[in-house]
Amino acid sequence: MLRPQDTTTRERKNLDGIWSFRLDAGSAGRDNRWYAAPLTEARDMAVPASFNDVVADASTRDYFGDIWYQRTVRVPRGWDGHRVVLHFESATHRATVWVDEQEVVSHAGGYTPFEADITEFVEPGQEIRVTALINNTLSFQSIPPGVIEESPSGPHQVYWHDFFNYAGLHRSVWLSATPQARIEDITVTTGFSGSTGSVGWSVDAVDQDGLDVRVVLRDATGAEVVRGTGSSGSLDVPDVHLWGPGDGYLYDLEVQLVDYAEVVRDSVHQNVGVRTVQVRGTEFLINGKPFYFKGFGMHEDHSVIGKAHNNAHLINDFGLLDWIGANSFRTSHYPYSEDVLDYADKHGIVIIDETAAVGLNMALGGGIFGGQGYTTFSPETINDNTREVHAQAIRELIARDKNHPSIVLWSIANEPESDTEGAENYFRPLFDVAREADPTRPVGFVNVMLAPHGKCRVSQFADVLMLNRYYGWYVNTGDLAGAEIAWSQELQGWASEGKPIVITEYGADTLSGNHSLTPQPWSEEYQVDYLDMNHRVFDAIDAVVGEHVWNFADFATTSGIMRVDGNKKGAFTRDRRPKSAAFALRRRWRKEA
Ligand code: BDP
Repeated sequence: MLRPQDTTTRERKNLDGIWSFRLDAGSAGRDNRWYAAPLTEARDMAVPASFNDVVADASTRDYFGDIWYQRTVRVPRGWDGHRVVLHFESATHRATVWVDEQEVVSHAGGYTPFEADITEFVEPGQEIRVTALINNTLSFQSIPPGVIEESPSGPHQVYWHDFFNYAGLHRSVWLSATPQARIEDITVTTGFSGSTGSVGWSVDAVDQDGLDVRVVLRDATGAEVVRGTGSSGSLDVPDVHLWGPGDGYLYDLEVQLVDYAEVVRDSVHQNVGVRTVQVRGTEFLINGKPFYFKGFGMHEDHSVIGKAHNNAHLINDFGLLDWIGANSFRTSHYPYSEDVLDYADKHGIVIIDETAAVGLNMALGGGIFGGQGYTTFSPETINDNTREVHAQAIRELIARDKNHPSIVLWSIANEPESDTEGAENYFRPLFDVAREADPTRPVGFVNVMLAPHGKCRVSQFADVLMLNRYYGWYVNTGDLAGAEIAWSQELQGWASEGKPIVITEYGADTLSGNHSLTPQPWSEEYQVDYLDMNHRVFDAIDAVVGEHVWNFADFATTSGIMRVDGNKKGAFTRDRRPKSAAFALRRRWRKEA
């Protein structure tokens, strides 16, 4: 599936704005055909946005169940003869969509796109009513998982990941027009030898009879570099300008369907960064050179809009990454907006791309404590069906993101249970799914502290070891000397595996403005000392090829005794003001005094 584009043969219309919105606690809407007429008793809702914080009302914020979104849109009158597609970039966590009274598509998975061919239900120049029934409930068969528990005060949604279950239409919705004979998908692979780059392409086309595929590669100035023909092949790029960390150089690959008279019948554009990624022993190589990840686990999280994409915040957040000297981040704990990935491509920021498989661990709550009274992997809980959903989430992530040069490593899960036979059996085939979908990038998962070196049974499948560790916070709390000893010992064990290690999380909750002369957890000084301690541990071990502080910024979570107005491990506050740790990281990462 290609994201809607404006090209010489394609056009798109953005459906963002104010939609009608209605919660449907009794799930009455489907039977009562709410899609068949303008929504009654509706209120306004912004798209894109999480609905939760837009309306200042506790019952809306914590609501789970069916949610209706609706708007009308006029199909552009110039679209006669075109194939018309309705495209959602994100509906969290699942959706069914109608165009007028016609059901057109259903999709599960809150962070990857889906679309429907609605040509036969629309007439150019006429208005249509688009209705989306969203559902944000989590179950043992959803990714991420959750469960609804009955209680005397009614049902409650429980989940095991440490961020608020924001939901809604988080990203743009589009109408788009394509030709009937069209390019459906493009896969690009790149390499280089000396100063000559290579751009391999493979194109899926539909109704292609009598049409040839032509590809034209242009450099960043728009000058043509080389062209080729055929649905797959490889182009040589003389004097290649490689894509690399800090150097987001992009070529443009135009893929065309051309008829016998050389008329271009379909045209799409694909950004291409020519680079290689490779694991060699304990090294992580980009373009053959050892790369050290400096940056953060992040969240798509802002006040009012929740998990929605917003370009002002995008530019602001990347500006802060640049200011602090970060070269990379992880899309913890779900696929981010494609706008974020495009921006990273353009700015040479390196990404570890993660599925929404977070919280597959009944030993975790908000923080590392809290047995939840469930067995993680069992026929009644996370089971074979869940694994199918998880496999699909991996396929959809890779299908969407495979062509981004910024993405160098797939993370198929965050902190799942990984020290049991059930975990080993669950994960083994999922690594195969990822490698089959993308043979060009390393694959890993993020290991939790509860499955330390020697106990973890899933790391054996990973190309890169990704570790989240909280020595000095959840354990050895306030005792950084003890933490340093314990952490060094465990890390030496991991280093003996002969694989590169990225520390994907280390962090300490810190209340901005809380200062202390003595090493007090929650103070800004403790956060700085905690980070320094970790850095001494990492710097002593060659196999450590990266450090991602948890977290870039404070973020919203469920309420609980472990969290004060959310998770406060940010180097920045939620409104992006720096804590002392931000200046300390800047000194380390930019090597400035
Ligand atoms: C890890 C999780 C992350 C949490 C973090 C924490 O991967 O989502 O927010 O620890 O406890 O368990 O702050």
